[in-house]
Amino acid sequence: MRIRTFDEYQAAYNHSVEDPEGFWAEIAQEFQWRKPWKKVLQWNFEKAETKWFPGGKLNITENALDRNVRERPNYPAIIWEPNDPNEPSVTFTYKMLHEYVCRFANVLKSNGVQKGDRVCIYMPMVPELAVAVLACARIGAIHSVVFGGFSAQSIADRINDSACSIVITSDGASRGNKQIPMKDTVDDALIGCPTVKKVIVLTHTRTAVSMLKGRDVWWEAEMKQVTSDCPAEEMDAEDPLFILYTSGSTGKPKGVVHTCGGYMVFAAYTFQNVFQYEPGDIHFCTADIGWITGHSYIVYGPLLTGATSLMFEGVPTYPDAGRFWDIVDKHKVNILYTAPTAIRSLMGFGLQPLEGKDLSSLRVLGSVGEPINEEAWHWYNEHIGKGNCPIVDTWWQTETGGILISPLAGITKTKPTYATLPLPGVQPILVDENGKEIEGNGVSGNLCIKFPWPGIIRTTWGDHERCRTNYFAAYPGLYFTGDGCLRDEDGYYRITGRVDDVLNVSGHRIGTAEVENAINMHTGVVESAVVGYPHDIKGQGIYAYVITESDPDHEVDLIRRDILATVSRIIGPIAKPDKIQFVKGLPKTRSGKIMRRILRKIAEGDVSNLGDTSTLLDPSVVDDIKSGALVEV
Ligand code: 6R9
Repeated sequence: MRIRTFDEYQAAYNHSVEDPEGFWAEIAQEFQWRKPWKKVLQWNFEKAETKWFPGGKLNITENALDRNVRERPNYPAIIWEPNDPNEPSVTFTYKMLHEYVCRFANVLKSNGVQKGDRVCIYMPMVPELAVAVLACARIGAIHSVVFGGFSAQSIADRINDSACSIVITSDGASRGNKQIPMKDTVDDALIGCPTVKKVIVLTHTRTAVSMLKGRDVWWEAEMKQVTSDCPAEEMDAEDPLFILYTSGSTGKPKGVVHTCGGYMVFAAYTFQNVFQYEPGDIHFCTADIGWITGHSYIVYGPLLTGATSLMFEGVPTYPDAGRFWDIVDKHKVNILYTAPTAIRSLMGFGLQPLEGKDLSSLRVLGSVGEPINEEAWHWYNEHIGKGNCPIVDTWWQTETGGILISPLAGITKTKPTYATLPLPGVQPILVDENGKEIEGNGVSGNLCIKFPWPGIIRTTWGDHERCRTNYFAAYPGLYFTGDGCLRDEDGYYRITGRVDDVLNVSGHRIGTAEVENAINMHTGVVESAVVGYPHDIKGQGIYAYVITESDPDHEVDLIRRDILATVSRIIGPIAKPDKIQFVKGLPKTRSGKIMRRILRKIAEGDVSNLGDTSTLLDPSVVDDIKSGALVEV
């Protein structure tokens, strides 16, 4: 599956278009299957149905663990770097990780978890998080990891949506100089979760926690009760492997479902080719396992490759803004994969944090999560890569399972701010508003994909129709990404950002509707409208226009603070608006639709050219909003 030159890239690309099934079957054969598949691919985009390798039987952990235990038992699988640099880092070889996963898989079994059950995981970035994920996969339970920054309410919503029977958590998390309670938050969530019968609690920060008799058990005590012998469950390629919730333009987050066979093939294929992993390399992905990037490029992609994955518990600015560079130096990191937000925030500290840090081990730099601006690209290239490391700007989504458009490190010629070319096996197409293909180069449009790849979303948990309408209905016969895109004269792709009501704040996806619903829960709020605006560090900031029952003139700051607290409680701190403007009315059309285009322009500070406002019910609200706009001049 490994492509090593640009000629090979082009040959592989052509092969993948001419004979997609043959192309993917060859790659899939490199894995360990218990029984061969009956068909390579069955698909129908009109119905949002895709099956890869149906009838094939496997267990992803036999490929990620057992195979490596046979081939390289003492090779490091996971290196864990703790939040506190004075504490020792920990290395798990493939043999140790295999044993740990099997033992914990037996703990899950002894607590009643069976194949097909949903397991919620809410944990800090400790090795046990990866162990919990893999233990679920070992016994065929479906993991649903919830990012540690989400609120009790968000955890409860996710648990209830997929009826999880068990939660795995820890007493607390260490992030920078803060200790964050986790079990406490889970306890709050579980008040509203009747399906949860058990909670397994890892001891990590030694924060005091309440342990409910009959429901809550300690990780460490349970581990002593079981053996480390746990044969892997036989799974069909199309059995669900995990659910990961992500925001869309409407309603609550949806549970994106990925399956065992296709996801395995795609995570490993993309990891190997994009990063050009070589045995001995240390791969450091700075994402949290609570996001898709962590699933695919901290856990599954690297382990399926027999690679060494470095997992970091803390934050880039603790104990100081040189922490990433300390880690690169200390562990001789070869591949660094991070987000533009982190680069921009570290750029703000200047070059001093880089002094005395040896970054010469670095070979490949990756970027993910949001468009990377020119300035950040050059800083990353010059000051971190010293002009010697290819930058792979990887475009993909929770729904795509793995990278779709990206340079292959050292093989594809890069261009600042461009994700460049599709991986072999990926067929992008640009369409206009009416779904008509925009052909040729030097054009832009909405980005769609016209043929399935093995990592494509299979369904949204419990609501297949939602999957169909969200991704396959806008342009019949195509998968619609929600992103706008430019294809330049060289045929290179540059993703320009979402064209729907999804915000991307510091690389985190947040739906405007979700934030509005949370704001509207605050007492005295009548209505609100949320839009994104350009933010120097976060990429996008959240701007909220809020109508309150009474005139907030005297207590603006207090109400603002309370609204922020409400949003934190309902969703989590990542969804807190950066700006809240109190308004008397919102610009609505006669049919009652909010004209967000106008609100976006005002939030961007571009009030001179608001376009046609004649269809508004009451055009005067626009002047009112303009006069109170919270924009720096
Ligand atoms: C992997 C991940 C997906 C959305 C996606 C797009 C944006 C991701 C990008 C990028 C420009 C890149 N996005 N990578 N935009 N260049 N290299 O981030 O998944 O959290 O689901 O977000 O992020 O807008 O549609 P997810």
